[in-house]
Order: sequence, then C-alpha cells, then structure tokens
Amino acid sequence: MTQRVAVIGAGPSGLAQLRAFQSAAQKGAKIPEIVCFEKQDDWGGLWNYTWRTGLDEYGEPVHGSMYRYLWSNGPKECLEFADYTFEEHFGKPIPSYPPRAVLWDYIKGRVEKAGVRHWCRFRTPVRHVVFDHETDRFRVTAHDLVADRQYTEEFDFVVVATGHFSTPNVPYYPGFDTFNGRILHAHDFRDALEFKDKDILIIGTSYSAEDIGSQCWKYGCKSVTVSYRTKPMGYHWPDNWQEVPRLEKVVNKTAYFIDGTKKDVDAIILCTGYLHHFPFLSDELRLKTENRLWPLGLYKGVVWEANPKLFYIGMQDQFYTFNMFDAQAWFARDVMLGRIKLPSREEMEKDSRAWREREERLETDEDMIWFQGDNVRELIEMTDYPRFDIEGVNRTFMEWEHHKHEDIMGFRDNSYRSLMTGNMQPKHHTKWVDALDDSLESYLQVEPKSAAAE
Ligand code: FAD
Ligand code: NA7
Repeated sequence: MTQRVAVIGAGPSGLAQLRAFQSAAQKGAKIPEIVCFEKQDDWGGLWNYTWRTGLDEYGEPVHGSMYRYLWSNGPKECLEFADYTFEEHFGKPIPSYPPRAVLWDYIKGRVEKAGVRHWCRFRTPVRHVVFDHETDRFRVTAHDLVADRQYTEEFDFVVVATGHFSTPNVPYYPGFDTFNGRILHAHDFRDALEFKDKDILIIGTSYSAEDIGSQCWKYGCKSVTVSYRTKPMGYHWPDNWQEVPRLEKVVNKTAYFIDGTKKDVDAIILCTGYLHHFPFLSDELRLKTENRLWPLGLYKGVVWEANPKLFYIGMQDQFYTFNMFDAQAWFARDVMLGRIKLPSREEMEKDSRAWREREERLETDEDMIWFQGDNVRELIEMTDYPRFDIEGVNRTFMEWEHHKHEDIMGFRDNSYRSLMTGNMQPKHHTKWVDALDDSLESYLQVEPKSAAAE
C-alpha cells in the first residue's frame, strides 16, 4: 500500500516539505502520496496578505498577521533558499530588504516551478488529528469549506506546519475595559495610516513592537511610546519616540507607567507575541511551548519524540527562517523515507536536553544566531539539501544587528552579498523612510518611478 503523508499548512514551512518530497521524486526516489491541507485560498502562509481581521468569510479565525507596507525585517540573504536563488527567480540581483509582495512572489516561484500545487487542498482547515495505535496510522479530519463537508482520511505520517505567529497573546492591564480609544493586538494591525497624527502606545519590545512602531512613525503618527516589561530595545529612536517601563493602568486616555510617568494616547497596540496553538491535535500529539529557540519534545527540533511519525516544521523562535524550514523539511522527509534512522526515545530526549541546556546559556542575539545556525548545519549535513555557507549567513545577521544599532530607520538601506550566488546585491533606489510604494513593480525598478520618468 502506498504510504500517505498529510502536511498541514501551505506556508513557507509546509511548502518546504512539498518541495523536499518533489526534489526526491525528481531524483528518481519513490515517494509517498502527499496531501497538503491549507485553510486559506492560496499558498504562502503569512506572506499571503489579507485585509481581513477577526473571522474570515467562513467564520474561521483569520490566519494573517502581516500588514500593508511590511518590508522584510532581516536581510533576504539570510533566508535565501539554497536550491532556488533570488537571482534565479527575478533574473537579476535585487536589494536586500524586499517588501512582503516580493517575498511572497519568491516563495511561490519555487513551488510553481516544482509543480506541486495539485497536492494542495485549499480552503480546507484540519479539524482533528488522532493516532490510532491499532492501525498505526493517523486519522485526519478536515473541513472542505467551499463544499461545507467534513471528512476523515488515514495517513502514515503527519507534518504540522501551521505556524505560530497567528494566535495572539493578549494580556490585560487595569483600565483597558474603559479606555476611550482603540486597543488592538499586532495580529489585527493592517495599515499604519490609521494612526496618522495619533499618539500611540505600544506594549512589548520585540520585532512586532519595533516594526509596527516604525511603520506608524514612517506614515506620520504624532508620537510613539513603547512600554517594556523586561528592558528597553535601546535603539537610537527619533525625537517623537520614547521607551518607558511597564504599564500600570490606563484611565480614560491616560496611560500610567510604574515609574510614575504618564502619557495621553489615542491607541494601544499590543505587540505582546503569539501562542503556539494547535486546537486540532489530541493531547498526546500536541506541542506545548512558549516562543523560544529550543522547545522540548522535538528531536533535532523536528520529530515528535513521543510519536516519531509526527513532525513539526518551523516551531522555533526565528532568526533563520526559510532555509531553516528547508533543512527541517529535508530531514523530516528522509526520516519518512527511511533514509535516516532515529535513535531510541531516550536518546532523542537526551539529545534535545543537551540542546536545551545550551539554549538556556545563550545571552546575546549573536549567541542565539550561532546556536540556530548550528542546528541548521547539523540537519543539512544529514540530507542532500544543497550545502551553503552557514557561517556567512551568521555573519550577515551580525552586520544586520550592527546596522540596526547604527540607524534603526535606515538599516534597510544596506545591501549584502548573496551566500548562495556570491554576488553583491544592489542598494534600493529609494531610502526606506521615503519609500511609500511597497509594490513588487516599484521594488524591482532600477530607478524610482519619478527619477525614471525624468
Ligand atoms: P505561516 O506562514 O504562519 O503559515 C502557516 C499556514 O498554515 C498558513 O497558510 C495557515 O493558513 C495554515 N494553517 C493554519 N492552521 C491550519 C489548519 N488547522 N489547517 C490547515 N491549514 C492551516 N520572517 C522572515 O524571514 N522575515 C520577515 O521579515 C518576517 N516578518 C514577519 C512579520 C510578521 C508580522 C510575522 C507575524 C512574521 C514574520 N516573519 C518573518 C516570520 C514568519 O513566521 C515566517 O517568515 C514564515 O511565514 C513562517 O512560515 P510557516 O509556514 O511556519 O507559518
Ligand atoms: P515575540 O518576539 O514573541 O515578542 C513578544 C514581546 O511581547 C516581548 O517583547 C515580550 O516581552 C512582550 N510581552 C509578552 N507578554 C507581555 C505582557 N503581558 N506585558 C508586556 N509585554 C509582554 O513576538 P513578536 O510579535 O514581536 O514577533 C513575532 C514574529 O513576528 C517575529 O518573527 C517577527 O519577525 C514578526 P518580554 O521581553 O518577554 O518582557
């Protein structure tokens, strides 16, 4: 009987899994039947932008957390696929911090070339996954939203690739229920222009806080106040941007902080992170973790130790993204194809504990990047994923960190060398602070529109 693999989610992680199998098939391997369940109407995961918030037209929770004018927050050279370069896709080197539409186009390009779309069932959220110990197979229940029909099928392996930046972590602070303005989570943020001329308060100090604050600043908000729980971000912020300690309470439109200061604000944006949320998995299969570099329970970060027929892709906090998902997917594929033999459960747990102990000793972003790079290298060395210069990627991340500390509103004006092709990438034609047009067409132009027209 042909084996069957269910891949849940067609974002960058799920698509990495599809490409991994297709690449093996292309080289002559016999591969299982693959079914990819995707609840949205197209592939690309978070990069497939939606204007919707809350529930979608079928009453499903909206997956999208991306917003208009979003530009990559790290160099594209650090996420480049080793088997499909930006230069192959766009036909030329392009600048290093592409807007969302450009990255979405790139992600789609590889799987369109691979011809795997027929493996995907769109508009089909997975509702329930259980493992039947008698048949040794999973029963996967999915909902075809268009036909409004639920059905159950059996699979030998399941790959969970549903992402973990979609279900918001929403804390409560005293006075929220009577605040006379808008309170929203980053997950529901869509357009910075909504906050033009407004005083905004941001809670949180990680990537969403930094980027949503920067977007609002770029598109003309009056002021940005960022409240930190642990420590400030510490970049050289513009004059109308301040970092303040933890929020104590809000009264009407006034926010009070624990150092005794206060600020009148029009809106509060909770950039307080996301929950790993897998309502479709039974308890024995469900990863329970906060957002961190080494969640426990996953051998090499991928294989569910309690049932190694289940795999998770992309569940770590992320410096590395697309090419790490590839490394994980190639590894998962080779376990499923029987090319990689897994050790005993005890040995897998021991290996994970060692990674976790190392993770707990990491202090700086730099340490974290080398740590994640080591995991990616280890995975790649076990498969036929094209080798690439991990140390070079780490060094590019270091340059990126340095550029952010030099100029937080200007770091995207830098460009880097591709670690895949060796070519230096060009600078963008317009400084990020002045680049209001985030379309693919504008980005790929050599000159800005106005200059080109002259
Ligand atoms: P996702 O992209 O979240 O895709 C998961 C897919 O699973 C979705 O298509 C979803 O519809 C589907 N799904 C979910 N539940 C079900 C279900 N029950 N049944 C069927 N399908 C389901 N990374 C970078 O490298 N650079 C950036 O600049 C960057 N910016 C970011 C900005 C924001 C605002 C956010 C939130 C994240 C950003 N990221 C960035 C990180 C991002 O997590 C990764 O780039 C990438 O999208 C993760 O891919 P994924 O496939 O794991 O998850
Ligand atoms: P992260 O990176 O998980 O960060 C969450 C932030 O939220 C972090 O600064 C936390 O502060 C803060 N937080 C969490 N709970 C609270 C409460 N209760 N009060 C105050 N602050 C809180 O999520 P992001 O959304 O920034 O980034 C996720 C992805 O989106 C990332 O990959 C980006 O590329 C885009 P702490 O430091 O723990 O004190």
